Amino acid sequence: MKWWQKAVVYQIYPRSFQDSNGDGIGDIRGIIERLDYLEKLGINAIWLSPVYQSPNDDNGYDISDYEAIHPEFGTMEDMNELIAEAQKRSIRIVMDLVVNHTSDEHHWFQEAKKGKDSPYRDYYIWRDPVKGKEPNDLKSTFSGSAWAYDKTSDQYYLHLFSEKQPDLNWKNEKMRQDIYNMMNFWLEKGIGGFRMDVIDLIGKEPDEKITGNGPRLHEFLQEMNRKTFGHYDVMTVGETWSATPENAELYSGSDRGELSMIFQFEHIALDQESISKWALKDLDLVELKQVLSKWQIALGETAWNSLFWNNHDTPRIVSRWGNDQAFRVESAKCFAVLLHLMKGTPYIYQGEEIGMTNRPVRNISEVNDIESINMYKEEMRNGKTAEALLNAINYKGRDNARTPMQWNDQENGGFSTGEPWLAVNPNFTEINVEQTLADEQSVFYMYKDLIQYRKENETVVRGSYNLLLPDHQSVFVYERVYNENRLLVIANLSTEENTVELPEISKESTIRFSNYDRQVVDAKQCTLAPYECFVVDVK
Ligand code: TEU
Ligand code: CA
Repeated sequence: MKWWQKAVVYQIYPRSFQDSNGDGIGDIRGIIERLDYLEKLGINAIWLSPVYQSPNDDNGYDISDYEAIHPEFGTMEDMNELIAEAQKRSIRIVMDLVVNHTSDEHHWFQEAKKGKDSPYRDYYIWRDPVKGKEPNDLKSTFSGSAWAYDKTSDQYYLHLFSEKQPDLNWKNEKMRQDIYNMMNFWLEKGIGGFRMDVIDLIGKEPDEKITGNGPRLHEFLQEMNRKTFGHYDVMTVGETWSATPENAELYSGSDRGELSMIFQFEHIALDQESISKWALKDLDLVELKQVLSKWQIALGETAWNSLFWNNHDTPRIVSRWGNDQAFRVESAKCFAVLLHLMKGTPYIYQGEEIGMTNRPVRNISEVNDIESINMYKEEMRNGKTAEALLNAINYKGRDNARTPMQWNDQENGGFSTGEPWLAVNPNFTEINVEQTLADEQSVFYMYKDLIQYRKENETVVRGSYNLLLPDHQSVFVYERVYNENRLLVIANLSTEENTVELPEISKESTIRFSNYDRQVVDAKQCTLAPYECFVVDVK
């Protein structure tokens, strides 16, 4: 087994984690100050969202220099210190690798823009106009056309995200080599690996309107592996919105020479009507169980799952599929237990471990995120009402997860002594790290306990997975089996009581995790309280 198969990863969105100098922006020194907290939680690696030089059109996912730290976040010395200080605590730093696109302020693009003869021209994707218009109707994820017009050359360049994020041309060998050199620069610093932003898009064929899963994708990943991280004991996780259980094996099969694992997003799309994330629909728990179980089983032996409920692009899980009011603590624990006892590498998004919630807004002026703002403008032009759009943004918008980390009940939740770049969720007075550490029954200690349990328990790491009661509308039950050992995981994801029949449980069995202090289980007729979860170590 590899180290990352037994690891738990914690995602830090640095802008919102901890500000150390009062400018309202989280920074690397702030992260260093909080490493003891993360060590206490017990995580093994940090996925660090981008800290590179960037004009911040998409909060750092638009990089203008891959080998420089944005001064807002600190210096390269701070970065080196973070890697070293984390290492002292057995925590590895996994860097965000954003190589589907750069910033338009990257010097490659600045050069490329100079004209058709620029040596960097072909580092990006340029096309002539078709009948005086965009080459085709490819759309940007951030609304509008994916093609931007460049007057100087009378050509369009491709940007699958914002106009300030031109797509790199992976067919250009020199460009690829430059990327590999940059990756080796980071690997030589002793980082723990890479999380690879929208990596499934690098094989695109824009003329055929193929974006995800292009024909040369796996060839590029194999080359990248050979020329960079394949020589290091690191983890790699690809962000792949187009992943299916079948192609997941291509990315992460142990004999493929590609990645350690990928993020699949099938479960993330279950509460939308259409391809648009903004077309809201209620979650059907039966579907959620089906999808997660399918992935558990498909990648059980030959490949590896990554497990997550939320990240910096998605809403907070307690607010999304749990209950962030009366049952906030109970439902946060249900999602923790369900995820952390599955097979794969679990990811915790900052604040999830204390049950942080979405932060609703009343007006578009309070929104910072480019995706939400562009969608709002476009849909207002299409005649939608501000009320409907804000409703969607409050449920799904990316700012929900990006509000500052809530450390204590002091000014700005202890995040900053200055004005935070994005307002702190007003519930910081009740929901914060200090409070959660002082309460033995808190969400934090459930996470800590689950992380510790994974370190000691072979069944959690290696056991097979089996879904029980697949058709139950509210209760999620599965078992993990390894040799003679069996764990039964039960969670009632509903505000109602529910009574279910469980498989027989011998008297010697013990209850391992419980969010209601449960002592006994009547398997024939087990009544679960609202958002009750527990785990039985079946003997
Ligand atoms: O996200 C990829 C992506 O497709 C997202 O834009 C996603 O569709 C959307 O946010 C769902 O709400 C990655 C990064 O995680 C994201 O933060 C970046 O904005 C994006 O790539 C561009 O780099
Ligand atoms: Ca700062």
